[in-house]
Amino acid sequence: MTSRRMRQSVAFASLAVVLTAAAYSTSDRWNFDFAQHKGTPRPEAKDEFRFVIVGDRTGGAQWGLMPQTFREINQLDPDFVISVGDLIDGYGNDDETVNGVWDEFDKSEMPVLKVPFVYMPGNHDIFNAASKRVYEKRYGPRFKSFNYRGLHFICLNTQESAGNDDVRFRGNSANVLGEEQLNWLKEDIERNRNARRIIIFMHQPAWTALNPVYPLLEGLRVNVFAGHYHKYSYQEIHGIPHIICSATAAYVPDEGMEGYGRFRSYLMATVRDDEMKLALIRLGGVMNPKQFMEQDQSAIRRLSDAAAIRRDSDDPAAPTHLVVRNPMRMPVKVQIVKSTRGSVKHLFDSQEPSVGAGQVLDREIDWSSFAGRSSAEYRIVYRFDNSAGEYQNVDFPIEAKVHRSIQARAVSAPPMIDGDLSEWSGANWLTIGDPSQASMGVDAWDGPQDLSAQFAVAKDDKNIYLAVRVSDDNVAFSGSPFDADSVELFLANSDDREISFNAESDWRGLIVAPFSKGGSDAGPTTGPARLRKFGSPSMWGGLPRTDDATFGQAAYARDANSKQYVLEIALPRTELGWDGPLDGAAELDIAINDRDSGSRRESQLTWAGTDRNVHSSRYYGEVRLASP
Ligand SMILES: [Ca+2]
Ligand SMILES: [Ca+2]
Ligand SMILES: [Ca+2]
Repeated sequence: MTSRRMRQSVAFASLAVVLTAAAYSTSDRWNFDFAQHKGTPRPEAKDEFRFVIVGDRTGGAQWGLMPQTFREINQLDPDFVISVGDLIDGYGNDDETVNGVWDEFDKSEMPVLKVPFVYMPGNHDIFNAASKRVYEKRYGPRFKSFNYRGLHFICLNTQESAGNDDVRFRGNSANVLGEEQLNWLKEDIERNRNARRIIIFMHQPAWTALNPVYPLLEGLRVNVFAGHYHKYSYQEIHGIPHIICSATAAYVPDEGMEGYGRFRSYLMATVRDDEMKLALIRLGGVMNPKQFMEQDQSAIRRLSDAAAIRRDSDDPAAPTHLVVRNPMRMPVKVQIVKSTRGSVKHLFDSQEPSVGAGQVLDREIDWSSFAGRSSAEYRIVYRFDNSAGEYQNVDFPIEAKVHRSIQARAVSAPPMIDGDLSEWSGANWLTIGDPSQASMGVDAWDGPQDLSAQFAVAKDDKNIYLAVRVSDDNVAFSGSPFDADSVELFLANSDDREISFNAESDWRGLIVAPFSKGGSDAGPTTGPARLRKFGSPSMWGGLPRTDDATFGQAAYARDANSKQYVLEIALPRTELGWDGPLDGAAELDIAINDRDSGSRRESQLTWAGTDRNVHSSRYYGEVRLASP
């Protein structure tokens, strides 16, 4: 080297040092003087990166789970992702069909992933000659290896027998790789003995097929990963860690048997020089910090009571509607998920209905064939891009209920609000007393003699009138109206399905008790009834607050044996927020509360709705105000 060139080198070296110091010095990087607890000292690393290993997507693909996995992986931001196979469910004997199945995955789910992804075949990906042809054409060799940052990655094909007359897999995992692949594998390992680590991926955990290569791996840093069983496990063979990945996005049998490895997960490997650390990550455990935006949350809370499945009559095969009122400031997609032990079904295919911001969806659905006869749990799933543009899905329980209705009788002479129901003799009475109407304390309710009611509705130009006859084996007073024997009324204008008493949107209902204000069990048996408005429960879910109503009129009459009571109620339309005449229809529900002994409400029956009537009118019945 001439002296001139040497001077140049020195100058460049000095420059490099100066630049590095300006960014950060490497000694700073491993200096933890700032931390009170130092942890276990780690050697300074020259290289560090992460990659993710995902398990089966299919063998029972589960709606939405692979995109969820990809969103979680985006958040972890590894260098790349590698699959252990079974990405498609796999069917079809011709190239076009198989291509169609791959397209479905590649076009609808894969675009969610923002980092490189390595395909590898499983038994659902290569299962006959056509699928083998299609796989090779789309994704290249059936088995292959590659290097990344000094590590050697080997992807094997445990499906050599599929559509191949030369290699038959007869349940003996020793020959699962075939001669050509095995010879290639031995040579590949020999060529890459100097790699920092050799990592072998194979779909079926056919460990015995590796018997011929274990001797070649002696003394090397090696890991082996497989999938296929939808069950996680770790074992060491010849000192080499062998991991069977659980399904990441596929069906998992043995519900709840997590100790047996039955849970959905993926693995993240952190490679630091010669070391590799694995983290087993349960699906659902990694989230985007912007997934839960403060500005969206009050609407999301309202979303919890924004949908109903309404059947037209008690006949299980009656026409049924899904009604969704979207309180969000963005469109939401809707899906209904049915869970029975061991299976999950979806009401809609990939064409999920979308509901615009503030819009109402009312769609007839084929509920009787979807629900079937077996008991199941149903949830409604809402999917949307939140106000930060991040995908979010939320789900809530939902049930199918009969959408009940009652005709209000138009009266020319208003009833006297006195607890004497003689004016109501020609009314159309409906009954509350069926087990399906038990909305609270189902086990405590002993039948109609314990608690049941009949009610009727009338109207004139100025008021809605209600008469309620309650049968209760022990009519009892309490200072807290919800813990007393009482009747709750819920009314909403059907146009906006929001409850608005006197334009106070936080008022949710009225509660009427068969006692005068400040009454007692021993008080008068007739008189003006306590009529109180109540609002939404507190954010912690406590009882609604109540206040004496400033409108309306109510009267009660109890029988002397305290086994029955009646309420007669007048509600002025102006106070209910009706500007125009009492015409068309309104949303109505009536709940009856029972306390017989003890200090708390024991049970509640509800004509049409649920114990969440206070949150939403979605399951209210309908009161028809126009004359038939
Ligand atoms: Ca009367
Ligand atoms: Ca009772
Ligand atoms: Ca009672």
